[in-house]
Amino acid sequence: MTLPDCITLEESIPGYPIYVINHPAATARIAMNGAHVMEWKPTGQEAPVLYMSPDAVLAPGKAIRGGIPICWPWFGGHPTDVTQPMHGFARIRSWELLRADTQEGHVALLFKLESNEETRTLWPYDFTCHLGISIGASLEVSLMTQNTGDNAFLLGEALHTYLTVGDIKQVTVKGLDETKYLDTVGERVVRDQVGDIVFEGEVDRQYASTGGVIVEDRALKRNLVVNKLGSGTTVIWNPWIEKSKRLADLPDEAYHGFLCVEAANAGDSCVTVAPGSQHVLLTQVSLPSIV
Ligand code: TA6
Repeated sequence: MTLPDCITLEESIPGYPIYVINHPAATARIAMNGAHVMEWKPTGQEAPVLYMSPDAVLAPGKAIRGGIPICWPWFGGHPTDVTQPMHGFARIRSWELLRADTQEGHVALLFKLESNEETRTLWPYDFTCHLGISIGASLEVSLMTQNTGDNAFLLGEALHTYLTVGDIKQVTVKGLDETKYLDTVGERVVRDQVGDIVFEGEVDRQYASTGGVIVEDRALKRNLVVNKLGSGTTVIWNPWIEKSKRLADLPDEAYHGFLCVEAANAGDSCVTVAPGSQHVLLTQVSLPSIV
């Protein structure tokens, strides 16, 4: 397939192709492994918008710490089998690039992953997934799941977006006030969000929300707007000190510089996809011009 001039295929890591995008509106990198948007930096921004750990492991079959991991077809641990990979298998399988186009102001790419004998041993259903990515002054990622088999399946999923911030202690997440959330730090308990979200320790919360949020970053003097579609759960995560130390692919002090805002379907918002039906999960990250 011929690539537009603004996209090159980098294979500096043998067997690990990465698409490098240099477009007037933004730069980005996308790994074939997991159709993983690793980096995105709109033109004019000093700091990248997506966070990538400097210790991320770039190897086939390995999850990447940063960017936008695709958690699919389950979120978190496998519902019944602890030997299965965390957050499903889509993020650790090689996807196929079907198309890449430059359009006014952005680049559009379409990746595909479909069921086969291997995936059926992990998850006994037939599917075709398409991931649409639009990269420009904003970023849209759309995960389309088609049930191509004869049996309905229950789908858990997330676009697990890592966002760069200047200092997590100077970040406020707006838009989830008075929303119920499952707090998974320590004992799992349902709580009500009171006011904006601030970060004074580990935060790992699944909010029952279909709407977007605003990440106010006072250190970098920018707001990130995260909108979504087809998602009943918004996951907010920062590992803080102790969990950062336990993650081998994350520097101990890295928690200061990122948070995750994830468009998800987990728990009660998991989606039943009937045979022949499809489901779309979309996330959009943008930066309003004036803060
Ligand atoms: O973001 C929510 C979460 O489930 C956290 O509990 C944490 O485990 C994070 O995902 C990262 O998971 P990973 O498997 O990528 O290390």
